Amino acid sequence: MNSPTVSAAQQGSRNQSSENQQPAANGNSAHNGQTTPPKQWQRSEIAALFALPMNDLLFRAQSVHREHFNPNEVQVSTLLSIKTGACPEDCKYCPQSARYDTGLEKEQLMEVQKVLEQAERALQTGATRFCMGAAWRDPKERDMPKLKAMIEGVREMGLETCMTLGMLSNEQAAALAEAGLDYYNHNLDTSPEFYGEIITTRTYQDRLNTLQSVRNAGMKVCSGGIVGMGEEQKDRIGLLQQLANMPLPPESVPINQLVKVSGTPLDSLEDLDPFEFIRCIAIARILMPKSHVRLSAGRETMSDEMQALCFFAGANSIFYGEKLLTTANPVADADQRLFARLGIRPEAAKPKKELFYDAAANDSQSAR
Ligand code: SAM
Ligand code: DTB
Ligand code: SF4
Repeated sequence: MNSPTVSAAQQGSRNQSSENQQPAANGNSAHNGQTTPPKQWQRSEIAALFALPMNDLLFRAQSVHREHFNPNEVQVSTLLSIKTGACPEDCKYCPQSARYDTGLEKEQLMEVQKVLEQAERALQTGATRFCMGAAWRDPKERDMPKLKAMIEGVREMGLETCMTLGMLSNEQAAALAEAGLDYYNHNLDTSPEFYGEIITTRTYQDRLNTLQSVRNAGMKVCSGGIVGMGEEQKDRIGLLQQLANMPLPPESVPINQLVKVSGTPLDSLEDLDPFEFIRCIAIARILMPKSHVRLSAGRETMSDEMQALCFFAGANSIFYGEKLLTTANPVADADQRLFARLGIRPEAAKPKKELFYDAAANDSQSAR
């Protein structure tokens, strides 16, 4: 169903855009017509970053971070599961796959009004982006009117909108963009080599194609992965390389630590060394200097000290609110206390501009 076919190798000729639209330090810009190709990272270079002494790596990541962002600001998004469980896919990490008995209560696509009530709550607690997730392989035509109404309603409140609904065709991506969807989340999850160990019902190329459809429609891309799924460091390197070497790296890069949910095939894996997780954040920051790197799933089991180190390593976005999609997240109070202790402020919402949508401009630029 995904029409464009873009291989990882083909994606390599355009410049990186910035979520906050700053010009690149080297003068590269996706807007100025100059075509200096962005750096293409070799795996050996990324491996060398992983091999750095921790202090050197953190110093470098924090230095890069300061060139592009206020180091004391963190963007906050709230997640809502708008359709829960009974998913036909077999992602081994996921509590929502119909193939694993995780005791999850299934829910059909929520009513628009209910979603808007939750968005209002998120707004009141300080979120600036509202991310709606559905346990689908892909959205169906019959779902589109409701999805569009959700996007329009949430955007009307002044929140940025994000959805994660599975695979998208060019046409579906264009329809969501037209309704005002700012971001689409679709994770690569891991390296191309390890991917088949985790998911068999859709391919890596399917994921790249969906990301290309999102770009074609002019939306911003949110794409990252999960670490701690039993992969090796070379797979974490492979994941980060794929993300960083995209023609336009994702504006938002969620780095999830596996949430081990009882009943899933990965529920009893050993924990990843926390320092290895922090290294992934730092290296994502260095490879994608202008992207927001999100300290994503897994914060519930992280100490405040570990989260502080992740922020120092360059993470500047979190999911905020007591629930991710189906699993627990730190309560808002705890995050507010942590922010206060660290002197971190939530990043202000981007001023709401008129929706500009031009499907023909496959340069992926939308002015919002
Ligand atoms: N069904 C859609 C899809 O897979 O594209 C959207 C929802 S899916 C739950 C979104 C992402 O959540 C997955 O791609 C995965 O990266 C992340 N995720 C799911 N379960 C997770 C877990 N147990 N731990 C960490 N991340 C998880
Ligand atoms: C992402 O990278 N992480 C979020 C969001 N994108 C959709 C999802 C995390 C899900 C964790 C398991 C759950 O709560 O069901
Ligand atoms: Fe379904 Fe998404 Fe979970 Fe995979 S990650 S099983 S596609 S909800």
